[in-house]
Amino acid sequence: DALKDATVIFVLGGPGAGKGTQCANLVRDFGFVHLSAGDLLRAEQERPGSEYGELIKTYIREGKIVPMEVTIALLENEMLASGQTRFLIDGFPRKMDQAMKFEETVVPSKFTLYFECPEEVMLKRLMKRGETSGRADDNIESIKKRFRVFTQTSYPVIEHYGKSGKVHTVSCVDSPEDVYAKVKDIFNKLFN
Ligand code: UP5
Ligand code: MG
Repeated sequence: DALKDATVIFVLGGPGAGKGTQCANLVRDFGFVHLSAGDLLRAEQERPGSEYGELIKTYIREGKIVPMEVTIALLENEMLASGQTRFLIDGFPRKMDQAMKFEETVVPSKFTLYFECPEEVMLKRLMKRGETSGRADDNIESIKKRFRVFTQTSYPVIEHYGKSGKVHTVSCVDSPEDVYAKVKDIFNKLFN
């Protein structure tokens, strides 16, 4: 079992909080492999011959959570293919049963990095990004659905890990640099 000693950190937070932005910094400074579940699903959607293309497209536009079998298989494949042992899993797990299944069948997480951000801030960021991103879910209707799913279904995952003291919470409202200063502090204490 190649992944049994892997270090996995879940990077969670609402849509547009800044998960991807901060993960890029951590890759540069701490040598983690960054796996965005959303990016992997979008790539799978585009892959010629994928049997899940249509399903993924519909789920993402509606802000719904793709069945976990698909996402977990994509994540595990990438983890194995990387040949590495330190991973930032960005935007996953989004539902309690996904968290359980991943920790049972792939590897338990070390902790969760939670990016806290008010909806109005995230809305502004996503609408701005939507001007150029080409993402099918960066429009007001999809964004509202993503917010609802985050609050109702994904936030309970963070609460769950919080109960066992496994969450580091960082406010994401300041500039990317200021947010990263706080993130870096946490990682310096744990990984240096
Ligand atoms: N930005 C970032 N930080 C900033 C800051 N501090 N100040 C000012 N601006 C800041 O950032 C978003 C935008 O804000 C960017 O323009 C950035 O420059 C700016 P980003 O770093 O991209 O934020 P992130 O949290 O990564 O936002 P993202 O939109 O990727 O989050 P989502 O969680 O909504 O998207 P994800 O790709 O993870 O999932 C998309 C969909 O895929 C889901 O809705 C779901 O349908 C599906 N999905 C699943 O079904 N299962 C999964 O496991 C994962 C996804
Ligand atoms: Mg992202």
